[in-house]
Amino acid sequence: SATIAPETQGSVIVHLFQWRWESVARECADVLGPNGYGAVQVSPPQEHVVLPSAEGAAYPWWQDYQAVSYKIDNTRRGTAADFAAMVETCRESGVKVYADAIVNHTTGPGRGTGSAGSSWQGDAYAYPAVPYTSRDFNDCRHDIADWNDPDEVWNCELLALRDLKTSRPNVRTEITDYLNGLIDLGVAGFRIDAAKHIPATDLQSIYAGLHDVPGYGGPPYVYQEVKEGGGPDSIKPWGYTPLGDVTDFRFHAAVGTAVRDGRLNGLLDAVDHDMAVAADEAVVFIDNHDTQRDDVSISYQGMGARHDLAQTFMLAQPYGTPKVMSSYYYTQRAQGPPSTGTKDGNPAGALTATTGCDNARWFCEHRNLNAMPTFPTAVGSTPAAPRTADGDARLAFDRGARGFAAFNATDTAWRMASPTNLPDGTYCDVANGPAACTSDSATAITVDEGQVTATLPANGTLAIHVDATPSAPS
Ligand code: LAG
Ligand code: CA
Repeated sequence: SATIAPETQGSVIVHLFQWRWESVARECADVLGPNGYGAVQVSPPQEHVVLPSAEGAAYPWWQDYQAVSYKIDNTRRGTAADFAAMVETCRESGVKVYADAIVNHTTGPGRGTGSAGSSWQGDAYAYPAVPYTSRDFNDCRHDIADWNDPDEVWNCELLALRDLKTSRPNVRTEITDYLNGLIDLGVAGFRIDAAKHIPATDLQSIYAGLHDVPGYGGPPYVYQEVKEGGGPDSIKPWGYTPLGDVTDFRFHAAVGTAVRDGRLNGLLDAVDHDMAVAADEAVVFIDNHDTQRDDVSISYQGMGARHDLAQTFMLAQPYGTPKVMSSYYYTQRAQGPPSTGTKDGNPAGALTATTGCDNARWFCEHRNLNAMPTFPTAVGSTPAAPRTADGDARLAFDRGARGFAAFNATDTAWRMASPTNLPDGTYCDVANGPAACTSDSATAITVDEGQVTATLPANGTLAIHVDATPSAPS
C-alpha cells in the first residue's frame, strides 16, 4: 500500500460533509491533491442507526452520529471496500483521511437495525454487535442538566444519546480497537466527536493504545470537539490540549461574523489575542455542519461569494489549522444529503467532477477556493502584517516576505495598490486559480518596486506566495 510522508502536503483540512467514499476518492485525486489540501475529514464511518422518518426528514444526516457498532461496511456512504479504496486513493494523492469518530455515545432511545444489519436497543442499553451491555453505560441516565459540573458533562447524556462508561477498560478497548482498525487501513487522523463529554484521562488511555499510521512513522493526528462553556478548566478546550488539538469555536464566532458584516480590520489582532488556545493547538473553521444549522453566522447557503471570502481569509491568516467546510443545500435542519429519500442518501454517481456541484445540490465550496490551500504551507508560521486598508471592509496583509493576501468584503470593485514585502517578480494568484500559471495567465500578478496593483471585484480576494510563480509562457 502507498506510503507518503505526513507533511507531503500542508495541514489544511476540508470537511466533505456526507460525501460518499467513492466521491471523496475522486475528489482527492482530481481536486484536493492538486490544490494543496493536506487532509479530508470524512463523515463517521461506523455503523449507524437507520431512520426512515425523523424530525421531518427521511434518513436525516445525523443518523451518522448514533453508533450501533464499529463495523464500517454498508454505511450510507458505501461499503468497507469502498472506504479502504478511498483511503488508498487519497493517500496516493497526498491527502490524508481523517475520520469523525463517535466514541462518547451510541444511540438515543428506541430500538432497530443498524446500517450493517446489527440489532440495537437504546431502551435497554444493549448493542450486541460490539458487544455493549447496560453495565457499559454511565449510571446517569438523563440529559446533562448542569453544564458547569464536569461529572454531569462527562457522565450524563448528551441529547439522550446513551453515554459510554469510558472508565471501564473493556469500553476503552472497544474504542481503541475501532480506531486501530481504521488506522491500519491508512486513516491518519480523527475528529473526536463530543470529546468534551469524555474525561481527558479516559481519552488519554484510549489514545495510548493507538497504532502508528502505516508509512507515517507516528500516531494519528487527533483534534477534539470541545465547545467552550462554563465550569472549571477540566471541561475547557485547554483541558484537552495536553492530549491533542481542539476545535476553537472562538474563531468561527469572531471571524465568521466580522466577515459577514464587512469588518475586516480588527481581525488580525483578534486572531492574535482573543482565541482560546495556542495557534498550533487549534483547528479553526468559518462554519461547520452544526453551526450551519444551529449557530449561523455565515455559511455558503445565502452568503455565496462572501462565504468564499471568509474561508479564503481563514487560509491566509496565521491562527490554527484551517478546516474548510464543503456542504450541501437544504431547506430543513434534519434533511440528508442531495438525492436523499433513500437509505443510501446520495446514490452512486450522484456527485462527480462534472455533475452535482451547483447551488441546488452540493455546494462544493472548496472548489471555489482554487489553490488557496497552498498558501498556509508556503508561508508557515510567519506572522501577518497589515499593509493596506480602505475603510473597514478592505484589507491587504503580508505574511513576512513569503505571502501577500487582499480582501474586498464590499459589493463594489476595489482598485488596490498596496506595498508588500514579497520580492519583486511575478506570482500566480492562488485564490483565483491553480498554483501553476504562466506569466500571461489571467491570474499572473506582478510585484513591481515593492508594490502590488490589482482590481478585486465585489467580494473578491487575491493571494500570492513565493511557492507559486509562473513557468515561462508557452
Ligand atoms: C456533535 N459534536 O460534539 C456533532 O457535531 C453533532 O452534529 C451531534 O448532533 C452531536 N455532537 C452528537 O454526536 C447531531 C444532531 C442532533 C442529533 C444527534 C444524534 O445535531 O440533532 O440528535 O446528532 O443523531 C437527534 C435528535 C435529538 C435526539 C437524538 C437521540 O435531534 O432530539 O435526542 O437524536 O435520539
Ligand atoms: Ca460521556
